[in-house]
Amino acid sequence: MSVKTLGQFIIEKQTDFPFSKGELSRLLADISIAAKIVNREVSKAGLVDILGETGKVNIQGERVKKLDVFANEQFIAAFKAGGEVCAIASEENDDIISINTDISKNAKYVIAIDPLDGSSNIDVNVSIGTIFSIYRRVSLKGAGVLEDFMQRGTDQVAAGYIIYGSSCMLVYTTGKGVNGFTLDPSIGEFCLSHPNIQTPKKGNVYSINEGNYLHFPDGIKKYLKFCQEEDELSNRPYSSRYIGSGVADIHRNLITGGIYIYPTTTKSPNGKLRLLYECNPLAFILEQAGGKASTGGKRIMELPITELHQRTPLFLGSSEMVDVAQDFMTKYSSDLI
Ligand code: P6P
Repeated sequence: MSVKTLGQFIIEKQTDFPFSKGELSRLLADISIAAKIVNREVSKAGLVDILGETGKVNIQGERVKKLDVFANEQFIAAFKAGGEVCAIASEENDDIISINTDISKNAKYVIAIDPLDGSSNIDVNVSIGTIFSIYRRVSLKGAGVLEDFMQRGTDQVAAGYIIYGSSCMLVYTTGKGVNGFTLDPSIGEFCLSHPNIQTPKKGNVYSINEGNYLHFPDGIKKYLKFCQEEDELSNRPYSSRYIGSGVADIHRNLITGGIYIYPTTTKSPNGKLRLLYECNPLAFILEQAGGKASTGGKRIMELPITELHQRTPLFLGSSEMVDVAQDFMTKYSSDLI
């Protein structure tokens, strides 16, 4: 089978955007360069002094790992060098990073990124990931501003993730389907390996941190019992699979079918995951693959966003499974968001 690299694919698909002069294509290429560098460090993390913590705590109140900082720096450097964005929002930065350089003065896009999601798994060799979301700027010129990021998920131009696992994969959409590329280290290129990904309408995997059971809404508690019931016709009980790295859990469920849920809990009344650089891009991917993404009540991509690090509950995956889980929330939980 002939190999099609990410670069060749992007150029081929550029005709999907008749008015594009290649800026988005170059931005996607910038992402792939940073991803290869991060993958190189992740794949040898145990051998170099890049494990462990920096001793700092980020705006999320999470301890910052050295590889978090490295990944954040690599993506920011790639975007600044590429000149295709006028601002960056990152999980690792309290505020946006506005860019106003000679090469970025005509930049049309802004990018939101979770540079290394699941970083608590870094030191124990479990798959981790990067998540990105791209918007057209709404400000007119110069450095990007906060308002450029206060856009609904439906306004995303492109979104995707990189998973640093048994292989390194880049999965993205520009609104015309979802395609997956696997890094071939022997040639240093992402090669098309999963064309036009469609997620099954239902699966038999549910992904949720059941350690929070006592803090879940009643609708979730009832749904979990539904998943665990014996019912041959509907292939239950389902299997519980939860890695603790959202990108890894969600990528598996995208391919095999399944549902990932991070609901509100009494400890996280707005949910844990962030709307801008986790839930919206993942929702774009799943919807483009025929899946669904909701808060348990509302469509994720239609949520208004007012804060950079705004959180939301997330029900994500096979459409029929999200519908059933949502029905349990409607029937048993009054505190729907
Ligand atoms: P918990 C990682 O921090 C993350 O944002 C997701 O990738 C992951 O699914 C979830 O949080 C894990 O959270 O509370 O179950 O450890």
